[in-house]
Amino acid sequence: MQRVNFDHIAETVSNWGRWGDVDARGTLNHIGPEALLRGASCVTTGKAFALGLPLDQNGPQLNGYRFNPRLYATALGTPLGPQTTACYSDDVIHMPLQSATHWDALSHVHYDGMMYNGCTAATCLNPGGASHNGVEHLARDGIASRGILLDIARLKNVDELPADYGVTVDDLRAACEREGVIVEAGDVVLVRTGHLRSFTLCGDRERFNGLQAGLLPETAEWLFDRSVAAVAADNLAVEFVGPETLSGEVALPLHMLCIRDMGMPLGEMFDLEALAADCAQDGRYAFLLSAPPLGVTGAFGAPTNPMALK
Ligand code: UVW
Repeated sequence: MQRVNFDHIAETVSNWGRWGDVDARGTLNHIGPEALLRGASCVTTGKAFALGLPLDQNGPQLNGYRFNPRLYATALGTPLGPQTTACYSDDVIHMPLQSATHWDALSHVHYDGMMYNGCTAATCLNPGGASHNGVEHLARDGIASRGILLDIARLKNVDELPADYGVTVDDLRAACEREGVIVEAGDVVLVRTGHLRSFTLCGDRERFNGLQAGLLPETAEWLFDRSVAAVAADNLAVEFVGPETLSGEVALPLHMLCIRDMGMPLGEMFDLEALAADCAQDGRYAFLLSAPPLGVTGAFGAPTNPMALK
């Protein structure tokens, strides 16, 4: 994306200083008791949907610098004492925190040397983690609010949007209208592109990790105007990944606008298939969403197993 176009949006959506100089929760500050109660009021049928991918070696990664999780037993049927038949097992996991369903923390990306809320990247980013904007700030009060599924694949009558499709503001508006939902302050928006099917149904990791449909940078303004608390999707990066997404003057522009300027966490690789099928069946696209990341101090992101409750 060209810098001149980007800067205009960045200025419009900036939340720096809005919740104080040391704030590290960003747009999650939009979630108050009202938003949570609005979510809770959507729970009427007792249906629960887990939106997290399994954490194992068969995950979506191509096993480069991000690899699939590996589990090792550190105790295996170890007796608890010399005279007892009672035993225990323990384990350890080795995984990149971004390898499966996860939230990006507000320290995950930056540009011009600055992170969200004016933190200087050079001093805040350390090999042992971030001294500011770490994921623990997203974990501490959790991420629980009303969730709204905007099923763009269904809107377009396809199982999966074509790889070259950028989701527009008009698409978001049209999905709201079609689904009969009004996005309100503090809601968490889940966008379905259908792209995760390339991995979960087709097992095609190359395609899943390749160019793909997602939100265009302009949608940052739509999210900002509605005081959305966070946005997640069923693709790799929430945003549209085209041939120029990394080679333009601003790489990953939606990441930069949401995370660095707005202070909005991005949720990636959310498995929305079963939830979407249910929403299509009962016509209710709003639910209680509880999706806290693991509270790893200083981490740039962390896994989550989000639950949508209807
Ligand atoms: C990068 O690839 C930098 O980020 P993400 O995994 O959040 O898309």
